[in-house]
Amino acid sequence: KGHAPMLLWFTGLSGSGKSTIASAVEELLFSKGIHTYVLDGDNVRQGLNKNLSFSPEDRTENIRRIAEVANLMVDAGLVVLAAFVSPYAADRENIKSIVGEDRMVEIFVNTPIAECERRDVKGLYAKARAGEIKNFTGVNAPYEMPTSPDIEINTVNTTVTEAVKRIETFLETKL
Ligand code: GGZ
Repeated sequence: KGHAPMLLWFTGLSGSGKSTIASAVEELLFSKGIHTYVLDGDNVRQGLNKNLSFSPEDRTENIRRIAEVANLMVDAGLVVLAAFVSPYAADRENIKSIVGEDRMVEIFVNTPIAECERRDVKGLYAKARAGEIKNFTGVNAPYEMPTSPDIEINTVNTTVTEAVKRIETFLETKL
């Protein structure tokens, strides 16, 4: 129980808390002896996808490659946690067709842009507002909100611990 290989896909704005929550869930799974791997912009856009920009076409290709890699990892028996902005609904649908809907959980980290911008951990929103980054999601590029995610977390009124608990509970009922 709780060991079924699967993909946990986190979508949300830059600075919404996707990677933070994914890492915390990974820690929990690790403590249960479950083998995991976290894919995020930090390890994928530096390597596999370093030839891709943030244009709509390149984001689509970014997500497609990540889904294919995640699919292989799930085949290998891992619980994969992927944290990407993944702003386009069609791209997120494509992940389901690549990995299989039954092996994927879609988690919408729904932190309002005002809060992401207030945190601005990496100073990217300020740069985007200043016109130094074009195609910045939420500022001058779209984010299409998921309409029926498996789990939705608003980090303004939810702690990381609570978010992990919600995901844990969901996984227990699913498996
Ligand atoms: C959005 C950007 C952009 C633009 C650089 N738009 O907070 P971060 O820094 O660490 O997360 C963001 C990350 C987004 O990469 P993804 O591969 O997740 O995007 S997508 O799924 O849309 O392909 C942000 C940084 O890269 N970043 N430029 N223009 N985020």
